[in-house]
Amino acid sequence: MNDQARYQPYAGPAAGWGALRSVTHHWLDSKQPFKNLRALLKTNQNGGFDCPGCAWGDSPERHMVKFCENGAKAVNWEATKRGIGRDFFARYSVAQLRAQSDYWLEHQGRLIEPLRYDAERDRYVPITWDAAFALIAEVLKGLESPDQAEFYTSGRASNEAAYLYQLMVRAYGTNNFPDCSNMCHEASGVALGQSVGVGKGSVTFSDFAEADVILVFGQNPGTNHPRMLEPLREAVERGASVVCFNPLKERGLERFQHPQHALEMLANGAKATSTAYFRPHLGGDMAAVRGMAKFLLQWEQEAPGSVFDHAFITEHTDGLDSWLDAVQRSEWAQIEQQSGLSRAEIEQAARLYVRAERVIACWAMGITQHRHSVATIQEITNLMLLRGNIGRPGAGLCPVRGHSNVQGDRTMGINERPPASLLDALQRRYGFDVPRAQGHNTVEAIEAMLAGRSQVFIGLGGNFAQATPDSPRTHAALQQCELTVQISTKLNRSHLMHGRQALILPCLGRTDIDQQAAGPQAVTVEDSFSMVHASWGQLAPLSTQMRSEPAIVAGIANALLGARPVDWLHLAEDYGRIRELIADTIPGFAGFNDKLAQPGGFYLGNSAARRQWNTVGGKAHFAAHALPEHLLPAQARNSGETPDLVLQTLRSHDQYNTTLYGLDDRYRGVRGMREVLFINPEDIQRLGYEPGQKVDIVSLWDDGIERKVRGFTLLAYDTPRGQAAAYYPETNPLVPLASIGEGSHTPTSKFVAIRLQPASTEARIL
Ligand SMILES: Nc1nc2c(c(=O)[nH]1)N[C@H]1C(S)=C(S)[C@@H](COP(=O)(O)OP(=O)(O)OC[C@H]3O[C@@H](n4cnc5c(=O)[nH]c(N)nc54)[C@H](O)[C@@H]3O)O[C@H]1N2
Ligand SMILES: Nc1nc2c(c(=O)[nH]1)N[C@H]1C(S)=C(S)[C@@H](COP(=O)(O)OP(=O)(O)OC[C@H]3O[C@@H](n4cnc5c(=O)[nH]c(N)nc54)[C@H](O)[C@@H]3O)O[C@H]1N2
Ligand SMILES: [Mo]
Repeated sequence: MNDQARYQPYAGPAAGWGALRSVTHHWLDSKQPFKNLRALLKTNQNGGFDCPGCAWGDSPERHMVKFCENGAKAVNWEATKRGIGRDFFARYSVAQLRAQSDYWLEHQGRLIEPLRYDAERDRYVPITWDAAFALIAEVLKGLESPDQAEFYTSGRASNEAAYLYQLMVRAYGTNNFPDCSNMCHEASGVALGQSVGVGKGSVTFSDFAEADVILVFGQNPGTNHPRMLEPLREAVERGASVVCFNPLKERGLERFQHPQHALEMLANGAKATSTAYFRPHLGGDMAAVRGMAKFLLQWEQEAPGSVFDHAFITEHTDGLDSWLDAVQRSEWAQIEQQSGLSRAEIEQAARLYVRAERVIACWAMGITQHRHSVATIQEITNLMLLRGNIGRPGAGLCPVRGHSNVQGDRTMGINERPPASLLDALQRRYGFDVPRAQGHNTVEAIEAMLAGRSQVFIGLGGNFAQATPDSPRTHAALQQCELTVQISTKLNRSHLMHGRQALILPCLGRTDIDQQAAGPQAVTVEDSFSMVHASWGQLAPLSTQMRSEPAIVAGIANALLGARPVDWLHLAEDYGRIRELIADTIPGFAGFNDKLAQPGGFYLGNSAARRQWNTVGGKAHFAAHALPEHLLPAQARNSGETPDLVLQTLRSHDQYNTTLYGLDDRYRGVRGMREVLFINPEDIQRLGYEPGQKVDIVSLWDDGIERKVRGFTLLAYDTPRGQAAAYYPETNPLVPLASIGEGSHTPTSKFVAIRLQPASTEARIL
């Protein structure tokens, strides 16, 4: 905590003047404000670059300014004039760098030349690109089996980079593709795949303008998808209902001031973004939706034909009866206790839902990072199916994705459990025996490295050491490797928790001009609405020693496999050649290069939106799950202690995942500190503490390992009793590696049973 640390509730609306002030600060900090302003005006425009922030789609309207405060932060963070190379790494040993904060590490600037770890000097030293590629190839070829290597992907990788990467890895011989999606929307993919036959959202941007009700579950768009606030506010303005489910009262879901409406800014007005706000307990959404379904069933029984869409149900679905059975069997006492909502509140939510002709359901990490996430998303889907709210205008499912191309990476085949259709297509096109066995997801990769079963880790972007759960174990897992390779834009802890041998390979980002033999190249990305479009870098790179991600992957592949099954280096000269291969093998991409010429890109389509159900039974499926008997997992119940609180780990306003832009969280009133625990004032009293007091936090699990973080300041906050919150990644050491979602394997970052202990050092800030 620094001297500036302060905690005071924030009175302003989301966006507005506060956002403008913050953007200006980050502009100046980039050290090249004017260049970046020019670049920013190209964000999400035709001929410009795709915002490296979130995966929210763009309004098809032309000539609009299409970036938000946090997009501007992401751009300025990437497009900084500061660069670090051999001089920087000669100055600091890895041990010294480890002592620095995550914020400090990334703030040093862009990585500008390839580096190799020199164990004798405990320093990173320069290496040529060719030597780096040769080292990787040598170590990979020396493994007993290709399954001893892990190939991680973070969701910023372009379609072109991701496609080449998966082709290289499969040609090498494994499906070990842990990726950020495993920690993110995996449950959405699994749940929707089973229920409606496609693991993606069924709505597009224009549906938001037609919806009568927009349900927003477990999401904080004011910080994480600011461009989503606009359609929410427009919906409220035209009389539609935006119905939020969130234990925290998130500012962006309450009020929004449009930074691009001069009059509203000058008058300092703000518009409401929601019409109803329900505050369930952590993990309580499945029970809440079950309760809504119980009311719908009751009203349908009272007036048959008035509630359910029988025509849709008969033609398009199966499984209704067994689900309704489960609904009937669920007791109100359990529903109220688990959801944390009263029966009256649930009735109100059900009435809002049932009155609407067209409903969109949105959700993000508050739903996906729980043990029962798959069942919860299927329950939401069931609710939508009951009234035919899928596959017609203004209605549908909308898992709001995180990283700007996380959805595209999956489409390109970054998938540790690849569908046979993908593998068949690859085998047909390239003529090699594609590996068929399932690979490792993120948690399995950590377990394999920890057990010594995996020896090599390669990261195409991201910050594996900090993004993953159970940090000390993940760090040990990486450090046990023979070789770790990070393809990155900025220095982070994953470079410091390295294997016996280690490489840092500096790459171009979205904003950088990508010059190859055939001229400047565009890459492509897919947003949450399955829109694919091109992204053109705008700024000259800081150094000639950085390479593009496709060029780096091609370099590794060429050293590892030679020109087999494709001429990698030739492909990297002109990304149009990679797109031709994508067109040949990935459904929906025929004529890829031609389609890209369309302004705004092209729509990949979605089978569920067309009411085609690629499920086992050929119909949309009502999945029938009993409500969980306990939300608290058995391992926490068996730990021998009762939890004081349940903890969710979430993002502040000044961060992008493990990248910290600053230490403030404006909408929650926090300045200059991150090691804080948001807790209900009554819980502070019940547990015998005082606001502002520092505590250590311990998580409960029955494996005998102590998981603890120290010195967190208690902030009295408007959160339901028993439900606390703290920032990720500082609290990742508390999330047990084995605490994962059923069917998704996603770490349960939004549900950790904890106990508090007085901190060894007493310090007060309030
Ligand atoms: N600026 C910025 N933008 C980002 C990111 C970023 O870090 N910074 N990250 C990107 C990525 S990768 C992702 S995945 C998305 C994340 O976007 P979000 O999902 O909005 O991210 P979180 O901060 O994890 O917020 C989770 C929200 O869910 C609520 N919540 C937690 N548990 C529950 C629950 O059990 N039930 C309900 N109903 N609500 C709950 C929390 O109170 C919080 O409001 O954002 C993307 N965009
Ligand atoms: N406790 C807890 N843990 C979580 C979450 C949570 O809510 N709580 N959320 C989870 C979620 S939703 C996600 S998506 C993951 C995120 O996990 P990751 O995607 O692995 O993490 P990021 O922090 O996004 O990665 C940041 C790093 O990416 C590199 N980078 C940035 N841009 C580029 C680029 O264009 N190319 C390349 N090659 N590298 C680049 C930079 O070096 C930067 O340091 O974390 C997960 N972990
Ligand atoms: Mo994410």
